[in-house]
Amino acid sequence: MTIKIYGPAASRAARTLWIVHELGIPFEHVAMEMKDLKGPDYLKVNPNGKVPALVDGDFKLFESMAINLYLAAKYNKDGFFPASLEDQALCNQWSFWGVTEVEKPLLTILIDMFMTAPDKRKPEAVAEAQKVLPKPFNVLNGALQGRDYLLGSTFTVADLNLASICSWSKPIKYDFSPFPNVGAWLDRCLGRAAYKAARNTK
Ligand SMILES: N[C@@H](CCC(=O)N[C@@H](CS)C(=O)NCC(=O)O)C(=O)O
Repeated sequence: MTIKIYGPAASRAARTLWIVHELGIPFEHVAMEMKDLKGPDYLKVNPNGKVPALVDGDFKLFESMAINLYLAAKYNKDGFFPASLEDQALCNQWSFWGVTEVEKPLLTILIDMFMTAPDKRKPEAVAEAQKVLPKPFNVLNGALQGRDYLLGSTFTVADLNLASICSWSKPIKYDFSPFPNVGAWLDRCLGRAAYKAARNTK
């Protein structure tokens, strides 16, 4: 049965669209209008009224990182979902770390720059977010020293999940020059054909 992915490409559903393209998983895309997310039909899919959500037969799942880790484990190919428990744990580590350490400050800046009327902008919140980001990016820069990807030489779900979060640094033109390993890794990840295909999903 074909899996269903709910959520517009210009939302966190982009993460899940990237993984299905990456692994060549057949899927049906239910793009959804943001205004319909709190309607009774969609609340049966995801009671949070948020996207993305996944339906795989009778199985429903929300939370973008959980969805991607599930799809990676189920449709793994070429070591994208690593074999050892330790490496799988590292994929969880980087996915949780991305949402807890990086996502919020990047989103604060993105929303302020592109989705907030000039008179409603909050320069103090943006300054605070800018102050927070060097700490995690320094950690990530160290983790990527001497390797192309988070777990070594293979692109895994850890890279996809974290790069999908870090991709928000592109529209805000975040300066990665103090963290060159992060800048190069992010370009490597976002240069993948599957990322580009996901972005072109209507
Ligand atoms: N932690 C959730 C966040 C989901 C989320 O907030 N999605 C946004 C779109 S990117 C949404 O559905 N917003 C609608 C709303 O909050 O009403 C995940 O990663 O899946």
